[in-house]
Amino acid sequence: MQEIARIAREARERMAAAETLSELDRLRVEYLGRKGAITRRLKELDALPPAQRPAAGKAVNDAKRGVQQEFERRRAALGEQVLERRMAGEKMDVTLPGRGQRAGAPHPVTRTLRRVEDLLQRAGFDIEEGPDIEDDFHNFEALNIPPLHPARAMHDTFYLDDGLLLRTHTSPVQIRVMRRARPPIHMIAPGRVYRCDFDITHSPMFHQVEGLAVDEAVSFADLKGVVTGFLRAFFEESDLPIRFRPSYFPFTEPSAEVDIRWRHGSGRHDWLEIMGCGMVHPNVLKAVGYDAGRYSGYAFGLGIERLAMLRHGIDDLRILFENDLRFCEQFSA
Ligand code: 2NL
Repeated sequence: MQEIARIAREARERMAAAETLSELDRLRVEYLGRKGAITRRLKELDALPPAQRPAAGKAVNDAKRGVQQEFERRRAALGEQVLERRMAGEKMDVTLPGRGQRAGAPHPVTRTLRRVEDLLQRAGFDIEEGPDIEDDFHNFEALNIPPLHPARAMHDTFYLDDGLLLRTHTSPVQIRVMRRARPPIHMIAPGRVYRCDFDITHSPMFHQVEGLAVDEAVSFADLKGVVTGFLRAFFEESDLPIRFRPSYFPFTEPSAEVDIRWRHGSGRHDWLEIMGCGMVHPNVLKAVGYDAGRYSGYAFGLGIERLAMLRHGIDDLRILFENDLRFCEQFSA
């Protein structure tokens, strides 16, 4: 019994002095493990005469409990120390100044799109949206572009499975609106359009805004008034010279392209084509179920990238799509 007390004291002292968790665990195995010093004494109890067993058993069990308690105490203390040391190493100064945040800014295409939407909304046009993936009827048929029409080749269409396609203009949005609503209609359809064409002046995805007005007695004079007012407001030039030049689109008759007088950096003037427009073709009105004898309408379409480039003096379309931060950051503020 004296020996067991001595072993237990020695075990507790060595555990109390253990410097690391692994050292402590080695001591646990040495004393309390399957073949440990104290475990061995427990097994030896069977060999004692029955009369001595209760007292000896109590002594070994007390010794074992004492060593176990010291083990737990030391393990907790060392665990705390490890944590303390780690926290001291990971300490940071929360009072240091931060790196700061730079403000983001809308992309010039987005800014131009918002500006066009804002001006036309104030002129009484509602904003309407539709799917980027369209079918042949909404993108072509209803717009007076039958299957073998040469305009189809000009559109460089991306075709998908099941007769679907990526819309080549936002006109299908107008078709959808006209099919579910009756005149009067005053709407614009802003959004992404797609054409299989990529070079210095063409991107396979670009943005367009189309406008449409349909009512009784809508005239080309109305179209000229709205387009002229819009362009003068957009370019902030109240006497901006504007020219309507006869043209052709399958979905309008008559049709016109709109030119503005543009002063180049050199000071020289030029007529610059800026948008297309015309009176909605009777076949389009019929395709959406309107009485073409009672109703008339005008429509126009313009490209947003083109306007953004003119407004910001950008000479290469491609930088609008590269998202180079050195370019984009110039539009914050
Ligand atoms: C351009 C020319 C244009 C239209 C778009 C249109 C839509 C319907 C009916 C009739 Cl639903 N016309 N849209 C009309 C004339 C020109 O766009 O150069 N766009 C960039």
